[in-house]
Amino acid sequence: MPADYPRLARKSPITEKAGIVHLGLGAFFRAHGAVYIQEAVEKSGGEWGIIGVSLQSSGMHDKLAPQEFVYTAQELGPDGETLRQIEIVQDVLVARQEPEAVLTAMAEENIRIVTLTVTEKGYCYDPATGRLNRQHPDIVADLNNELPVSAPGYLVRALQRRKVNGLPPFTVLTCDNLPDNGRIVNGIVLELAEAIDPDLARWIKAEGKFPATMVDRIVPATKAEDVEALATKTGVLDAAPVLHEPFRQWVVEDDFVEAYGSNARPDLGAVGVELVDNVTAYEHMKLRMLNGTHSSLAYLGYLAGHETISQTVADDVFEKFVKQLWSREIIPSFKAPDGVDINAYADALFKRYANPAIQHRTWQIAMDGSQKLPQRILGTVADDFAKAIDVPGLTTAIAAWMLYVGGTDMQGKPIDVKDPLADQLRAIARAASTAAEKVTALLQVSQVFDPALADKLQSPVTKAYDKLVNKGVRETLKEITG
Ligand code: CS2
Repeated sequence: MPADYPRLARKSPITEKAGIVHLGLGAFFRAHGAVYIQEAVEKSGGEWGIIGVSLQSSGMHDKLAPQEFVYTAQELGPDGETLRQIEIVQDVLVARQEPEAVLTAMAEENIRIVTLTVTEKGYCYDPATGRLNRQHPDIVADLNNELPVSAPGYLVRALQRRKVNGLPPFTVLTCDNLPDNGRIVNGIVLELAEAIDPDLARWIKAEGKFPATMVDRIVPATKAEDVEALATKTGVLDAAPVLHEPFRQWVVEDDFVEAYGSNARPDLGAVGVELVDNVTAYEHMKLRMLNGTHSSLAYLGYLAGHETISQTVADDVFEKFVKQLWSREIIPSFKAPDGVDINAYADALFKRYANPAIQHRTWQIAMDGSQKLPQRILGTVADDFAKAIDVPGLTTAIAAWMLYVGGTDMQGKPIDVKDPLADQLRAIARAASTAAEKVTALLQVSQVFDPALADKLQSPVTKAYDKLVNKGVRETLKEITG
């Protein structure tokens, strides 16, 4: 880290008191929700400071504490950048080190919202069914101990404290890319609460609120070189800047805990957050159009030797491929939200992917595919099958995921697969000797594939897998796009 620069420091307190605890303080929330919330407070006031929580590691705390928890949001457009200091985060707690402090913060009277970006796997659920995974080691631990380790555990135990103290619950505002995210998290929390204390579950059911949200902004992981380049530019060291694209969108169901009246949330509507009755149509659009193609490009792009999404879509075969995915396979699968021009949305997405200032690694997006595939790709495929729409592109993306999780690329080079099921998936892929056996075995992973859909995928995915192996990625995509 560059040493000779003075450290970034707080300019002015935006708000004295915290109103939000955020679980999972990664780059995405710091570049998205936190920026919106800061703007809402700047515009309309309110005690909405944020206490960030890292569930596992102390890395974020250690970077932010010496700079009073402020950081730079570096917006990277195709034609230049802007820098902005974000001051809404007031503290960062590390749950593994101080679980009691986290619960105390979440049970504090002024905390009216708990936001979350803990990634798909952080919910300890089964992506194929949307239900709590009772066998997950963190859930097993949380069923037996009062100090939790999982995100659902923290929500349940903190709500329990509020109930005991006679306080209303906080609104649980999930900002992760799960389908129907509010409903899923509500179900997970109720299931865990029911197992711990049925009275608590009844109270959460009656008083709790879990609005669904659609969140969108492309935020690649910050690299050491980014930290250095920023310090050289500004003459000040920020150990944890976030880099993001100009585009942003946040659609939120306006359904917050009633007991707080007009104090239930920051004035999000004043800063461009779309407050709606039901977010489902937006969620479908975003998860299928953006994340579905992101994951497809990530596996296929990685296997074709492309390091980032912008490099991948600069390859003309991939440009054609992704445009065809949108027009023939994804757009016909769902109903766009009223008033949205879905073709214009696809055009805008392509421009966002092509932004050369954003270095979003295919390897980063390829992470945790077992948790991402169902809502990003498999739902689309199931809906297309029901409408007799051909899905050569998406089945090729599924085959590419299968190749990828095998842990070796087509040139025989090892792949660093990051996935909670990585060991299981690699073992399955390696035990099979033919493409058909491999595909069959992987389709049986029930956390990912619904059995009825798996049957229908068997033949097209095997064909796609064979083609990828025998002809390579670019030739396979050329055939699909004609
Ligand atoms: C990406 C997302 O890493 C991934 O899996 O697809 O983080 C994506 O960049 C965001 O959802 C964009 O809003």
